[in-house]
Amino acid sequence: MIFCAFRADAMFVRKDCKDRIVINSDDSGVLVLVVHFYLMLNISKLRKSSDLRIIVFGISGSGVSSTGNTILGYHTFKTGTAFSAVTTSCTIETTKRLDKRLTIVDTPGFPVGMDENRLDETFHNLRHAVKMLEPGPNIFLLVVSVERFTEDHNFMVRCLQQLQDISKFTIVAFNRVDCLQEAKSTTMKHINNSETLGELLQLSSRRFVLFDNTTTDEMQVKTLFEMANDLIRKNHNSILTEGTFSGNAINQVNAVVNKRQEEWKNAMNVYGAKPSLLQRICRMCNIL
Ligand SMILES: Nc1nc2c(ncn2[C@@H]2O[C@H](COP(=O)(O)OP(=O)(O)OP(=O)(O)O)[C@@H](O)[C@H]2O)c(=O)[nH]1
Ligand SMILES: [Mg+2]
Repeated sequence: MIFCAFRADAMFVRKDCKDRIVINSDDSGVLVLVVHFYLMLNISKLRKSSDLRIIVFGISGSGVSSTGNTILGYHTFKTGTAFSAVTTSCTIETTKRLDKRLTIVDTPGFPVGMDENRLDETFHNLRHAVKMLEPGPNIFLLVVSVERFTEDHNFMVRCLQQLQDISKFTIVAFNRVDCLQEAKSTTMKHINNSETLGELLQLSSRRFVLFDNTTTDEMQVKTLFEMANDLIRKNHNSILTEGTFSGNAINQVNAVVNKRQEEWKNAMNVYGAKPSLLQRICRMCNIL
């Protein structure tokens, strides 16, 4: 670029009446400035592309905010157990971590139970998270407890499968490994061989890490960063856009929601007439 600019016999970038760029030879100082700004812009672009910009997401209550805190190395996102979700809006935090400029957006999680009406809100939050992480997130970290994989998880995976490109950016963080008795290597083997986790792992192209949010051990964060670096390189620094969580994607997610409601309705038709075990116990005990 510098070579070309000097060869072009000059200096100042302006447009002539034919709208071509004309360079005059008498403003060498300005050219130096132009080249300088050009390089600065590109260095800053390069630096931004190697930054880690992560959306943390998962089933509400599964440890989304705690995982964000562990990655940051300090507690900033609100965590805890409550009857309702602790995180109710997106929160952003930036820091320098293990020689990386790291920015994380903590999100309200995927709604549990039959609360499909809240899905609109969930996708609104995800679009907001993308905007907050300007120029855009390069990692979508899906937090899943290693202890259990429920119908809610299945439903979440089915919804996320509808989002174009999401699997290009997804890494699964299995947390609560401290709650297991087995060694990490055994857990990894179980995960890799699990049929139940098949679709989830397909969503992340089998990329996953193990997390224990009760420890400050940096090794798990290093492992995640290495995986993230490889992924960012593989994706040629591309980013998730708001489009992933809007437009046609929403229609497809709604189709999944409708299908699920249909399945539940059918199940009710089959079993609804018969009293549930709980109803029978209540009747026997004269509670109702
Ligand atoms: N033992 C153990 N507990 C964890 C781990 N990760 C999270 N927790 C606990 O799980 C509970 C919920 O964690 P949060 O991080 O608040 O979960 P969340 O998904 O952000 O929840 P909401 O914001 O309410 O949707 C907290 O009490 C955490 O301390 C883990 O790896 N091990
Ligand atoms: Mg939270």
